Amino acid sequence: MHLDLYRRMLLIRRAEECLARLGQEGKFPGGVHLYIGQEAVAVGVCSVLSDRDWITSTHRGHGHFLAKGGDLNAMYAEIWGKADGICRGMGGSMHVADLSKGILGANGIVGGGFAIATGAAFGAKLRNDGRVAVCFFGDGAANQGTFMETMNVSSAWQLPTIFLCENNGLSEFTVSSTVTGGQLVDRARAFMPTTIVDGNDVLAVRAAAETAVARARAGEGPSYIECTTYRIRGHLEAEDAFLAGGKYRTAEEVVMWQAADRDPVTRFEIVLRNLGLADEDDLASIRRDVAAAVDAAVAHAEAGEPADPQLAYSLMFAGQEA
Ligand SMILES: Cc1ncc(C[n+]2csc(CCOP(=O)(O)OP(=O)(O)O)c2C)c(N)n1
Repeated sequence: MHLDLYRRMLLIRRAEECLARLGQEGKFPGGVHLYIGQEAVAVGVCSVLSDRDWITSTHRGHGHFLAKGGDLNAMYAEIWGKADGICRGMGGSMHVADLSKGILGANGIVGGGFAIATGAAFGAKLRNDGRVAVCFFGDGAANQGTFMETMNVSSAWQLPTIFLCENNGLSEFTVSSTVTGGQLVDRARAFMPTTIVDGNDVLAVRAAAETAVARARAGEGPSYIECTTYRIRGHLEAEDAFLAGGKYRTAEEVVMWQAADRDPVTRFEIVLRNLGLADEDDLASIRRDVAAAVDAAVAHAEAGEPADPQLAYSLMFAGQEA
């Protein structure tokens, strides 16, 4: 279990570092919002879910997709706009989805996942099928009205919804505390049990998710988990082009969150060594496997056939098929 958590976090980290690099080289179209620094959240939560459970994601969705078992080759092909992408090359980075894995999709609408996850949870309740729905969202999204509306209905109807706030303290180019009244957790406390955990500690996240999932599966209703974390990269790659020299955080702050005892990946390596669960050879072997998987995914994406733009017209509505 522990090594699998590590492998998944490292896969997200390396896959995104590669996107950062190749994006700068103009190897794929469009921008990407990277999840680097927040890997422990998606991996800790998804480690207690099955393919039958649902997740909704955000504009920063690659980590959720990979943590929930989404295929790296298919995700890269999607980002490269290729016909064999997970959404046939029609969605790109901000719409990676795979219903067979319970991934209801990344979403360019901030807060767009609240109602989708709550709807999925309502469906699970009506069918009594034991599934849960986890809604990943950022602290910025918590200022959308649907946050309150969906917590209300999830609480009133005791739905198996898990509200999973990734509090990285930033909303685009704004420090969230400058536009947010009170504490987010107090909003949720009115409706359901709440907990705040260190979102850079994968085992702590996993434990909190385990409790919430057990409660949801037992029909006891929704939970709110707030994971304190930090995004290392910009809001999106090449954000400097938008900022025109403006700054919303200091370089020191970023460096502080990259320290070995804070970064979720290096920190977990230390835990694995201290617990005697992995030595340097084990970690090196996982690093090699992950690097090979990323290289293979790049080769796969580059070799794929470009998607046919005409397809966009025939995939617009449910029931249409090209
Ligand atoms: C409805 C809507 N409003 C505004 C935006 C522009 N926007 C994109 S990301 C973002 C901030 C999101 O912050 P947060 O939810 O904390 O997520 P993070 O980027 O920190 O992961 C905003 C305002 C949008 N995409 N959708």
